[in-house]
Amino acid sequence: MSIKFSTENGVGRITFNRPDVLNSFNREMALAFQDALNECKKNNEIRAILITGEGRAFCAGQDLAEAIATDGPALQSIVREHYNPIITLIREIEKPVICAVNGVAAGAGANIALACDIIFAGESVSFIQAFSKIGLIPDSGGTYFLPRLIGFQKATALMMLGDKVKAADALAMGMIYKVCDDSNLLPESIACAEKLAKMPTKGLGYTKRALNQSMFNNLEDQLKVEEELQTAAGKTLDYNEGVNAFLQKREAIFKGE
Ligand code: T3D
Repeated sequence: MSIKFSTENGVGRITFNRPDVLNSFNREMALAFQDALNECKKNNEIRAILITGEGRAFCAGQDLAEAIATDGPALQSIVREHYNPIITLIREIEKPVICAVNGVAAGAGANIALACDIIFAGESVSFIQAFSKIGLIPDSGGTYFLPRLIGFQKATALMMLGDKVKAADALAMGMIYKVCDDSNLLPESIACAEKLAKMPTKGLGYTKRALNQSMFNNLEDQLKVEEELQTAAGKTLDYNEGVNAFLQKREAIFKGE
């Protein structure tokens, strides 16, 4: 099983599970990951998603043995059928996607992490835009997210040089949300995911949609997006519950509706 998938306390947990090859992606794992993300998208019991890796790595990107195998998928199919749908799903699922980067994240593995909403990393982790070292260009949304996260100049340098970026440096650059002790990474990431799973899911989903659109909108268009989505958020049961709980000085119980 190249992907482990479980649900607990409203969190869908997806674990890359090819530790012998540092959880690098073959076709089977890419399609299983898409299936798990699709399940998270449609299952209303799942209100937050956590992605992590088994063993000492998060993900070393494309399985290079499969990439050059004569009977393996063509490079264009790998990008079009494996990575593009994964990145689109991560951004389109209107629920928080938390990434717990437990070990090295290289190539597509690094860029899948960067597409997530909140990224935690263990202190010993490093991020590598490994593509240039094998003559490829960064895919899996890397050329979209990295310059927006850390700026054009640094992103260009990291992508051309293929530097190993330590977790603390990734944090300082604004690439990730938080660095944890390695031993604390999973408990802290799960606690965050479980907290989010109890929050107003529709409001969080609309926040994600607004942030997605802010990547290319001008201010005028973005203000219209906020008006439209705030109106929709105001019609949710969770908004009603949140305001009533505040006024009644009690803990709100959000149902994601
Ligand atoms: O067709 C296409 O390729 C298009 C798609 C592109 C998307 C991409 O992701 S391209 C980028 C692909 N990834 C890489 O180039 C990274 C390759 N891996 C590494 O540079 C290093 O493994 C790491 C820096 C990530 C970790 O180094 P280290 O020293 O901690 O571990 P290691 O000894 O290199 O690897 C351990 C094992 O995992 C080893 O196997 P062995 O010797 O124990 O049998 C190694 O071959 C295997 N492994 C690591 N990465 C991959 C891999 N096997 C296949 N594919 C990998 N990407």
